[in-house]
Amino acid sequence: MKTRAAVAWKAGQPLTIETVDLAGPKAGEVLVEIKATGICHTDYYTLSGADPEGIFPSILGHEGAGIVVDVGPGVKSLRKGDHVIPLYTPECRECKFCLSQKTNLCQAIRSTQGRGLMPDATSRFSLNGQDLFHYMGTSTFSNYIVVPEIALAKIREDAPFDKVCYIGCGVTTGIGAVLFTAKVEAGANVVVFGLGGIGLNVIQGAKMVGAGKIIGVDLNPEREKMAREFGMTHFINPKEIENVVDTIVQMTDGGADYSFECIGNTKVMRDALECTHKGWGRSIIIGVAEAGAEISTRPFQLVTGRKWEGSAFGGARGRTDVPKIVDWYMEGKINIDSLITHKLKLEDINEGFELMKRGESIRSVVIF
Ligand code: NAD
Ligand code: DAO
Ligand code: ZN
Ligand code: ZN
Repeated sequence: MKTRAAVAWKAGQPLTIETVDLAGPKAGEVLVEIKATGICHTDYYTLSGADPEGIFPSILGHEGAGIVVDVGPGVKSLRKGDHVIPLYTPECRECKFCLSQKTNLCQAIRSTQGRGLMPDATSRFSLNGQDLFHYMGTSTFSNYIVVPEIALAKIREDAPFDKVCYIGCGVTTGIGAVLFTAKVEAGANVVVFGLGGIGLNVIQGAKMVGAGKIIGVDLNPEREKMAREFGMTHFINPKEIENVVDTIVQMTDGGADYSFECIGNTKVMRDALECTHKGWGRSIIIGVAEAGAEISTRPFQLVTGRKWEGSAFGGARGRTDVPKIVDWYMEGKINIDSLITHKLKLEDINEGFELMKRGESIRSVVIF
């Protein structure tokens, strides 16, 4: 079949809208009509050329929601008409990683997904006979996609696609890092570095669990207002103070219980660790730094009880946890609407990247 899609031909170049050929689902695969997709910082990171796994030409996008149109042989858990969110972190429930119950990083299709291919090591997308690569196993900048069954979360049918698509990455990454990775307890002091599409969801998660002080740190003063609406109790602009770490240590009687780095800046990652409390502070890295970047601190920071950790997709097991997060949204327990600052047509997708670069959007959502 044919599908409209935004194609990334080369790093650093705008996407172009094309009518692309899409081969149907093979065994264990599902054809999905994408109704809406968010534009995440990680799409920009890959398009910019900074992502070592970035492959071109490809169809980017990993924050979508849509409807099952067709299923390939052997698909048991989904059928035509089901509403779904594609998962860049699948959940096969059979691999060593899934069975460990210690991680959400299912490895069932990791190697082919990382090479921009479906599990049989081929692409379903092509244009004029040239294969186009998949991206993060999802490619939600295409109106129709083919995805393995294990990479789809079935969600309730009354959930609006143009809102819950954001659960496909940003919402789950932020809220999940608090609930599933850190398991922040009520009363704990939390610091969030970077108040964008991820950091605001960390704040929202911290408020949900009844955190004590929720301190936000951002260079952009425009971020303060919305962060306060989401539960931030204190704001720090690093441009306005001499030492971010000392300031936080003073504000929290010795250091934060938890910190979250939601930028991808290795210098900030160090501050995020060092502002946590001696003996028990935990710092969670969410931001993705540029290729080849390294982090550093004095080992004594760890000897004296601080822990450096990371979180991918908020530690969420997609098929299990994403439907629950959709329920939280539908029950009014989490706010997504205020974070979706712009809605765009596919033709205007490059404007979504410009809004992000200028710091004017939290989330732009493309409606098909
Ligand atoms: P964003 O651009 O919306 O937000 C980043 C924020 O950080 C902005 O408000 C910006 O003003 C602020 N900032 C930049 N430099 C700063 C500095 N030195 N000090 C303080 N604030 C600073 O980005 P986002 O969509 O929220 O994504 C954040 C990061 O999370 C990115 O690196 C993205 O790739 C990553 N990410 C990780 C996962 C995961 O599973 N681990 C998932 C999605 C995104
Ligand atoms: O190695 O098993 C693996 C997969 C790692 C995927 C990590 C995804 C989170 C970081 C990228 C940001 C996604 C938007
Ligand atoms: Zn993302
Ligand atoms: Zn698995």
